[in-house]
Amino acid sequence: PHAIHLKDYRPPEFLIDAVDLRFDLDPERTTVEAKLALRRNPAATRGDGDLRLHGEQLDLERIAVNGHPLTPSEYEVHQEGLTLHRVPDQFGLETRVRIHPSLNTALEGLYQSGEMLCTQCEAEGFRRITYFLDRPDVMATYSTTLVADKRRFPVLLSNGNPVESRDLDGGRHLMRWEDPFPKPSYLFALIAGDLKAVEDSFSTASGREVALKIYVEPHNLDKCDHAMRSLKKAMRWDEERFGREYDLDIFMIVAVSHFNMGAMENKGLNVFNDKFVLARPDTATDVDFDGIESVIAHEYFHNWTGNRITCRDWFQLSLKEGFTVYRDQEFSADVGSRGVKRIGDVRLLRAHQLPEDEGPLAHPVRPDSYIEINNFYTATVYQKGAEVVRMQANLLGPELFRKATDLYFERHDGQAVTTDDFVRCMEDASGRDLEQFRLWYQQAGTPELSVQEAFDADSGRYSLSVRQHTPPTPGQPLKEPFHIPIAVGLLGQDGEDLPLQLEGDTTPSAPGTRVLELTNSEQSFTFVGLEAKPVPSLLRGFPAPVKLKTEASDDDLLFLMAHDSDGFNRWDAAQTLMQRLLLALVDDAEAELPERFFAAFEQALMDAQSDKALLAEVLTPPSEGYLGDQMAVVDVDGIHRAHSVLGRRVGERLRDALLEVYRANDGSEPYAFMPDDVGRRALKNLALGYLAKAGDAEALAAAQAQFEAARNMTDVMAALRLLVDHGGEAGTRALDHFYGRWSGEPLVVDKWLSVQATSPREDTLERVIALMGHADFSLRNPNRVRSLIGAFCNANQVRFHASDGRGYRFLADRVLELNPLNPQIAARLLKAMVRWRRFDAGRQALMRAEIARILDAEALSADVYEVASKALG
Ligand code: B3K
Ligand code: ZN
Repeated sequence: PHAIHLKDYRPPEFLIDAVDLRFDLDPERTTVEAKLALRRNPAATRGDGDLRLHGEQLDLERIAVNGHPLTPSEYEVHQEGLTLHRVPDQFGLETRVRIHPSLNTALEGLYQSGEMLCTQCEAEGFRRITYFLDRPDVMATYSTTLVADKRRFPVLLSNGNPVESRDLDGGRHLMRWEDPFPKPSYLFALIAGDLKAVEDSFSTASGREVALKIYVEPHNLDKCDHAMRSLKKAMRWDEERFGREYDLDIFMIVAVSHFNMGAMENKGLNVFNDKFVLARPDTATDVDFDGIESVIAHEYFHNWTGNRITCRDWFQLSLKEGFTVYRDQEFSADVGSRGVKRIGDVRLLRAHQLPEDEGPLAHPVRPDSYIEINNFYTATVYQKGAEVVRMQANLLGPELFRKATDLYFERHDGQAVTTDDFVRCMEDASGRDLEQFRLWYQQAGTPELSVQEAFDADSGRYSLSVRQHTPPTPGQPLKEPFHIPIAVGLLGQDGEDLPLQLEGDTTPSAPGTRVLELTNSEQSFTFVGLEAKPVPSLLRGFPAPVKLKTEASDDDLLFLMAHDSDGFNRWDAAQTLMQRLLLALVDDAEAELPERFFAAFEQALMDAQSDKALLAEVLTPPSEGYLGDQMAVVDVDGIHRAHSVLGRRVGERLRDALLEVYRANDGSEPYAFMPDDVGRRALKNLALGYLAKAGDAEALAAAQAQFEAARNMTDVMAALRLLVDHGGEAGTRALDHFYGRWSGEPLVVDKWLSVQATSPREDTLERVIALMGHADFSLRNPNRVRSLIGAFCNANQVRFHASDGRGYRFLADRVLELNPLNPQIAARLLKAMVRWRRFDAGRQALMRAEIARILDAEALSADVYEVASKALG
């Protein structure tokens, strides 16, 4: 496998204006006829005159140019595609190929999922369907004819609007679809199956009616309400917030049970992992409802950010993904609770992106090279990419940012562009120079900030000296300073925000938050007019994806936790404080916890005024994985012990308060997915969790009662987890009962698998191995793999990283099994081991040996090869 470099980008030598496809569908043997209208690209430098089309695993049956079949000397078929020698400047190409959906276990291209046929083309799956210029800067209009057996496949869908439907001989039928908007091949989709639709409609701002359809297998029709509601909310929001209207007459979503990722934004025909469509209160948790709302919105938003305007090449992936994640984050913040949303997003960034930035797979938001592009759908491209858009939105302010996005949509509609084009729109609309800011796209690594404060009582001057340092990442030993917005507030002794007057300002600005712009490696900001030394509240709302080395005292953190006007920083202060306590417990499990910590915890708990969802976030300790990231060498067992000790001591010390909170918030029936209800459930289940950690008999009885009585999956799962982790008969009975009730619902069975795979109990790996033999488990279904194997390797630090190395061997065996079946899933799983250098020598050696064993294996996919070789590199 070889690397592809951004610096080698060349415009395509040929363009394709129009595509006419005809599929004769059959799971064993599908025929694809393609007619392409090709012409030389006037903007490209002339090459050798040959046309090179991508194509993989295609059996070519016919090929003709302008209607004349080619002789074998006029073309060449090879591993990566097809080369045509000396073609005209403009011509029609016809091909007919045969493909085999039922054998396609990689789930890329056309494949079979249960009884249906479906496609996944991003990033480079279209070349497994027909010979094509399978690159995003080749945009064409598509007309697609689907022919199939009518009884087996009554529903035949593709992109655009339906234009023809008729019956054919032999029980077959035909549907034709036309998509008038030029699109790259990665946005092509088709679906064939025995599906039923939930239907609705939407009137756009300009008064057009759009038909909305969500297609599912018939028994899932009762699980689509939330998805449909979410879609309509997203459509309205995009009109109001970004002025973006939907453009076709019909918008379709299809739920598929075999899917490599969350969902796919194919033009007019979004294909979804069923996990992000199907929900009923008794089958899905609050987290699931939330995920559905945001993924439906995300894919819908791609219609403008991704589809109408797409990426020039795959190095620009964050152009569509970073921006679209930013858009879905803002949507969720507007329809839910903004503060809680921000905390969740930062938790996610800290859990996944920061570690990625510090590991062997670190790459810039706009990578310079890749071996397999599917490995680059990462937290850096998505989540950090969204933070980079967010910083620009904040630097410009709402009005100018809207002006800039309007300009972007107008200037680039119908084009395939770069992240640089995006930034230029920000500059042109605002008049700001973002040259240095562009480094956020080019340099990998997370800047570390350190801040030193100085107060001079005589002059009333208070200064913050800020330094930034970005550690080296693979291929980038030295970094230039970033342009970093730093939002700060200063709190007076009463906890109120002080007016902020920077040296040189003529008047003080109102009390609140100010954004300082750090552009040098070291810079000082001086505030004047202060009567006493304030308590600084730094990085309010997390204004940039950086790490702060804080020197705040525990007292200052408690003060911020109690008083900061910024909810995010109240949460962050609590996190830092808990992190300190936990790390102290790692050193010494008997260490005393300060009395004022319990007092603050109790006070927060008993504050009747507070937002419950926010409170639940404040009182949730940092995860074991995150604590490991804060240590020079991850102490797997010490961290797990510290976590248990902290939970137990809180549960014991604050028993009465926790029980009171639990009781006061219990009973959220009937279920509603409303912020208040979600917050209430989160808080009461958190309280129950602390009590259960203390082994409290009353709490365990309450968990048992909740497990039996609750009608919503959020409460059922919370109780089940406590019972399973506590162990014994009650846990086993609950698991059996749960499976008996839900064995017919694969997405609920996934929860049953995960709750066992993430249990800290000592026999968890044995259980996971046993569950792989369960009738409901299959390596061919990514949701099952993620729920059992993925959950064990990524969300059970103490058991996966057991010092005997059995977890590592287990993972490597699974990677090698999955490698030939589904390389994307195999490579993604392997990422659980790439940060092996963070552990002690014993574990390092064990992980390294397993990665080396993988690298030695034969017929390694490019996906797995890239991750394994970079991990050891
Ligand atoms: N664009 C798709 C992801 C495709 C992943 C290909 N390996 C979903 C999304 O980000 O919306
Ligand atoms: Zn996306």
